[in-house]
Amino acid sequence: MNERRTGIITRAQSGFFTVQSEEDSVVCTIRGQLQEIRRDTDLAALGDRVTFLTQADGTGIIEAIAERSRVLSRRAPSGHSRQKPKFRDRSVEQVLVANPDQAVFVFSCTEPDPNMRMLDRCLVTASANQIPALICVNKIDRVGPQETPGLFSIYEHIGYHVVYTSALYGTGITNLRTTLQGKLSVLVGPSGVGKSTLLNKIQPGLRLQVQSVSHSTSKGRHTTVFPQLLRLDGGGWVADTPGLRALDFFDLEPEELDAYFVEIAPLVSECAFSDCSHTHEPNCAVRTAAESGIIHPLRYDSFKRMRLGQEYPEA
Ligand SMILES: Nc1nc2c(ncn2[C@@H]2O[C@H](COP(=O)(O)OP(=O)(O)OP(=O)(O)O)[C@@H](O)[C@H]2O)c(=O)[nH]1
Ligand SMILES: [Mg+2]
Ligand SMILES: [Zn+2]
Repeated sequence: MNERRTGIITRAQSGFFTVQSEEDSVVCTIRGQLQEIRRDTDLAALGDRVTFLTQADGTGIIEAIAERSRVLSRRAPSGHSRQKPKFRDRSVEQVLVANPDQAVFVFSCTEPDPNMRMLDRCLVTASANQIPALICVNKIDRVGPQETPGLFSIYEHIGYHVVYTSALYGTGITNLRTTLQGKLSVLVGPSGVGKSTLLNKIQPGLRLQVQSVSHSTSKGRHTTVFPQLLRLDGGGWVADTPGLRALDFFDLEPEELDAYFVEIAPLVSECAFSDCSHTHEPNCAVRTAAESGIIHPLRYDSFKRMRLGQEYPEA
């Protein structure tokens, strides 16, 4: 009766994990001893590959969690319930998804307006974790071709792949579907940008809940409440996640930041001081490039704010 199987975690909720195996999907808990091994990160998360033992009642017990190739994570927002009291003062990693092949950062042209600082934080997080990133700009039906999309051309210039979509009219959907094929991807972005709507368009059978038009003016409402990993018909997996309010870095020192801005990293060796912060020092190659427009002012401003630990507006 008790069978050992392997699978991938598709849902993680209050200590219960849905695991999709070859045969079916089984709700599992985690074996006690495992709880001891990972203390400053989520023990198990969406995308984790696990081995579990089936029980007579149809549930399962996770016995082993495979080593993660990489994670898309952030510092757990304060008040995160997983924290045990004795770790309250330590920063804890919240894993958005384990083992992603790529991250798709979704923003909309309007409603909500794009938050470029948030996008830059997303890109730094991906880069620091060696996760290939692409940008999806949704709701292009809401603006003229010269308006907001132009803002995202900054990112095309520095080498990011930007996909322009309208989930409403189906523009760019084939392109996005092809990009997701055969990979484990995660859609991340502020609430209301259309992540779930895009996925429904890519695969109508998913039937994900999306924000109804009558609620579209109410701020702060999150339609997707729990993240889940979905299997794509053509092969691959994609995680739909709840809207992101903030993205605090986990385990990232300010001194490392220059390495995660693709257009800044190559200039660092030309600065006069080896410990240059690129904010005020003389003979700084980064500042010179920003002043002459080689680095876009918005990107340099983002860098400086992150480097100096300044607050950024919440999405
Ligand atoms: N005009 C227009 N509206 C869109 C488009 N895509 C989504 N919407 C609308 O935007 C609203 C929010 O869409 P959702 O898919 O629920 O957004 P979400 O990013 O999943 O939001 P959370 O689950 O809260 O994170 C819905 O009312 C959609 O109908 C689009 O391309 N154009
Ligand atoms: Mg959603
Ligand atoms: Zn410098």
